[in-house]
Amino acid sequence: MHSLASGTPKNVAPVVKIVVIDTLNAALHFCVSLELVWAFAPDARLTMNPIQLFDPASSTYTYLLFDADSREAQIIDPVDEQLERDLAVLREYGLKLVLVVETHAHADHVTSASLLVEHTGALTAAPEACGIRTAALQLQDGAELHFGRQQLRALHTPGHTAGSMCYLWASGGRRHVFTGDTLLINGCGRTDFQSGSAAALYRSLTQVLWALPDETVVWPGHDYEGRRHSTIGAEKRNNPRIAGKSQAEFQSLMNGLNLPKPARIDEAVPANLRSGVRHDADGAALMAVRPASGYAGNITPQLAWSWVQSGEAMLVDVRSDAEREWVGFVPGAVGLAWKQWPGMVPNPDFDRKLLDAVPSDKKVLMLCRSGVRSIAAARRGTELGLEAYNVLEGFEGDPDEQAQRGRRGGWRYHGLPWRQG
Ligand SMILES: N[C@@H](CCC(=O)N[C@@H](CS)C(=O)NCC(=O)O)C(=O)O
Ligand SMILES: [Fe+2]
Repeated sequence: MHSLASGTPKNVAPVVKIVVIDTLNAALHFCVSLELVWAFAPDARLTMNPIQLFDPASSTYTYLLFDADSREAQIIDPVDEQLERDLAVLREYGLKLVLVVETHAHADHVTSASLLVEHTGALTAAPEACGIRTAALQLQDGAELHFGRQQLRALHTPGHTAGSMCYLWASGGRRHVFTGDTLLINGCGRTDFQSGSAAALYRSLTQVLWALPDETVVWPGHDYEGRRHSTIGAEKRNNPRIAGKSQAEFQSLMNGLNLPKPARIDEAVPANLRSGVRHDADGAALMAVRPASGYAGNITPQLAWSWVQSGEAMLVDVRSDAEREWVGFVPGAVGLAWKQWPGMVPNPDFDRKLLDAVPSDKKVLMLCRSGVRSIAAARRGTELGLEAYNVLEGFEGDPDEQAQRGRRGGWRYHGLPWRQG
């Protein structure tokens, strides 16, 4: 569990405390619930800005900024694994997300930009020089990003990456700068990969960011020690990487850091260059055989149908005769029950009928109701010397929350051919 409050450093106290309960499903890494605790008057949420959110796995800060009148909002550097949390915050605050903005193509986590676009209809924006071709708005230095009567201004600050940008925002009588990985609290982004340059970063820090008024609030892209914000003045004076250093000293410090590369860089950078669109979004995974033990593999209903159409495989429907009759059947499939209704007793003729039905040069694809019986049937087919596969999801898929089948995957759900009666 982690808690985050938001507000400027001068706030008397965090007006609203957001407690995010991460009930991590180990396999899916989903943040499933969000609880908002009002420390003061509920109305306080209408003025709290920016909202600072944290992803503990990558120590990434995400910022949600909004215009209090129109409720239009922008989000900076959202993280894919926090999608549900971010959508819940948008709903809770009654915000309409209009823009998803990146400071750069991240190397340590995957952006949720494309997912947020799907859920909210927002546009994506990214620095042009980052090469994120999927972003709707390609930003150049000085670009203005509007939400309601508010605006962010893009500052090109190359160094951590060649395209990196910071975003300036004036709100509540203060200036704020969202620095991504260009400037961190008591630190700065590394410059040893992804078109990084210590010389460029020195110029961005000393000539672009240090030119901002000292009291400008610094909102970093990460913090690995729980610090939430700083100011330009404090960083100018105290940041050990750069304060009082010449360009040569800074470059030699940066070039000697020898940091291990981010654990997820190989996955994250290609995904982030496409706004976080999954690398298998072209459907490659749909048409790939997934490994299994005791039979040739697991396949999707879509791959099964394409193999049936090309003539390389025979589909064997191992549901009971009653299921095929009442629920529906696939034209051309061999009906051969693994177990028979009533009582679901094993079919004593299964082996013989299977060998009669399937030519030895064809693959055999086992289909049942939800993809469980068909595993046993695929194993048996393999023992009998056939190249046998299990069709995932079965004819009807798994039951949904109302115990209804047919709405959560399955042959019928995917629109593949079937008949009834
Ligand atoms: N241990 C982290 C490393 C994260 C990392 O290298 N972060 C980059 C930003 S993408 C950085 O510049 N860090 C600055 C620093 O560590 O000083 C991981 O594996 O993800
Ligand atoms: Fe980064």
